[in-house]
Amino acid sequence: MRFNSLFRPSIYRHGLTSGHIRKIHGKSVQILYKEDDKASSFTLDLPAIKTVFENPLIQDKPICIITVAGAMRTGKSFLLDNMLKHLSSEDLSQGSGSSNGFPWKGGMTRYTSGVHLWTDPFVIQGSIGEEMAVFLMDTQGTFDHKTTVKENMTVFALSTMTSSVLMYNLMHVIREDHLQHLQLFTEYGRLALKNSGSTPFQKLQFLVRDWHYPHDAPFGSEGGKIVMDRLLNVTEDQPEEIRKLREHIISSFSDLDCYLFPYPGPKVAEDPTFTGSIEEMEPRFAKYLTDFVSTTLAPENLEPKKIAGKIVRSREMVDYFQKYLEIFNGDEIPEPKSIFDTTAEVTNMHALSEAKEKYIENMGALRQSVASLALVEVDLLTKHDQSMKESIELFTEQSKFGGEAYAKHYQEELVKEIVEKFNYFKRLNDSKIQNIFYRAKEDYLTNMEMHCGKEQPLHEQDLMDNHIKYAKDATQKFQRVSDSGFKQPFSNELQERLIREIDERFVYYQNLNETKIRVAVHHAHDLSIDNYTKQMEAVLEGPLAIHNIKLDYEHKSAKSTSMDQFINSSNFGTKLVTSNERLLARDIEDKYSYFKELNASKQLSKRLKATVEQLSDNETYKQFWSNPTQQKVVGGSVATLVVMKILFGS
Ligand SMILES: Nc1nc2c(ncn2[C@@H]2O[C@H](COP(=O)(O)OP(=O)(O)OP(=O)(O)O)[C@@H](O)[C@H]2O)c(=O)[nH]1
Ligand SMILES: [Mg+2]
Repeated sequence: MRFNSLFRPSIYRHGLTSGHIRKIHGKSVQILYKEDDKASSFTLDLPAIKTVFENPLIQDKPICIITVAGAMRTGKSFLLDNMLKHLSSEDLSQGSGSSNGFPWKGGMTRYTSGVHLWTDPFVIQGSIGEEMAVFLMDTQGTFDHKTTVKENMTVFALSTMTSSVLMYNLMHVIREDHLQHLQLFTEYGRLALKNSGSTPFQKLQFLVRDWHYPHDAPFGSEGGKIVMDRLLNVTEDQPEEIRKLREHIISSFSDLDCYLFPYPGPKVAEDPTFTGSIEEMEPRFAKYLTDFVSTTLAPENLEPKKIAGKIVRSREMVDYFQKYLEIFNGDEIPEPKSIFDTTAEVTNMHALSEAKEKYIENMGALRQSVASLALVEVDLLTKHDQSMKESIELFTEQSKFGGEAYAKHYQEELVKEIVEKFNYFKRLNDSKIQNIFYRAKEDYLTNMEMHCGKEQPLHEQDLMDNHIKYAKDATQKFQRVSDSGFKQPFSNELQERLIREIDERFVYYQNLNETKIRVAVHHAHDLSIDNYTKQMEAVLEGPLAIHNIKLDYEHKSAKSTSMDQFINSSNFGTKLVTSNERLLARDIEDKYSYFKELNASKQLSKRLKATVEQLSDNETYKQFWSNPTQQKVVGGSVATLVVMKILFGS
């Protein structure tokens, strides 16, 4: 509802009539409005502000405007209504609803639009030793999904520039994006003020409604101070963006304060029949509301509006409103949209890079040198998922400025950059895993080579034992042991490959060993035959035959030692040895047949010699037959024996 010219403002003399219960005079007039919903800018109701600020009773008095701005649907008008009641000394227990004071309403739809001013000022004996006219101003909530950036910025900046106390009303907590909005609005205001050369603004009062963390910071101004100190604390190690934002806010206002309100109870927060009566509020909320209103509005806490260091008188405000709005509606200062876009881009980019940093930090050791430990493949994936989730959470927390479209765009970019980073981490990890794989395989080969690289074959079982031992060592080397002792291969696929390649290599070692065994067995066989032959030759040395029983006894003994020698020197655990054992036994028996025949031939040669001696007087023959070497030659060759038989007959 807009002001009409029949309106006649009066004044309250606050403090001069304390204790009296009076009716509220005046009404709320909309001084800034839009001609229609489609209008691109606000219009100032000049006659209305003239009537209010040029009220003859106060027009020359210093002016103090108390404004509540901030998020929509957060009880701004309700609070102003309560201030109004307090200032007019009306009994707060009497609900006014929207009929008497500042209009406010429950529900989810935006209620206040543009800027509203209470027509009748409150005259107080100000701290400057002069009477001061105090006005209450209500504003349209910011970011209600219907309002353009320009409108939001105009309302907020105009409020900041014209108020002595700007209350920044927020729900639950003060978030980073709230500060970013504040920075943007004040920056817009600063731009408009550039020509007038006037900064900073005056008091900024953060109001946090429905504060849920009284254990961290108690309700009221005490907790508010804690929250604000924590929030605006500037340190050297803060990222530049964060630090600058805080420095900007601190330097924009000459005084900063904060107040934490408890939840007002379901009646206030949710019930459409709530009329504003104090009885229906949670007593705790009522207590803090009363405390806040009376402290804030105590004359000693109110300051006149100063612009460019000069106290502003009520009637001068008309010009300021007019001038400021002209600037906002003109093209002297950059389009709020472009300031908004730039700020949104910067804050989103900042949120993106911080979120990405967080991801990299979470991925921990991996971002360091190649020498750092590899991660098990599945652990890497889990770590990536978790880090990405946390990174996106951080981004979402910090990227409130600029709305959905910006956040969506930059979040997609963040995910893309994280995936790129992850691929790099994965490649790095994969190469570390491959190194471990090759080292594990190399260790197996080196160890097996140590045993299998010799000329001497290994016993089949020893070969198998070594293989099992070193294959186990190698697979263990390819496992990561968690703190709880749980073992996991770095990569299932590479572990399978490791086992397969080790097995293939083992088959090679087996074949090599078998070949060596074969050679060794044949060698042992030959040695044993030699051994047997030597023993038997020793037994049959000399021209004389031995008794067959003795020969058999000697054979058995020589066979036994030769067989033992064979078995001892070819203990390789293969079937080959058993079959060669049988072969050796057969060869020995063959040899024995020969020795038996030799022995028999010696018996024959004894007879032959006698015959020769009888038949021939030839000395040469005698010598020949009496020479042991010749006897051996004759006796040692079965062929000679046959020749002898033919020559001499048996
Ligand atoms: N949860 C909660 N609700 C409140 C509080 N104070 C007032 N309300 C309720 O919030 C609703 C909106 O109140 P208004 O004062 O119209 O809110 P506003 O911020 O002026 O809303 P807009 O003008 O639409 O931006 C009403 O139902 C109030 O009863 C508070 O501290 N916490
Ligand atoms: Mg409102």
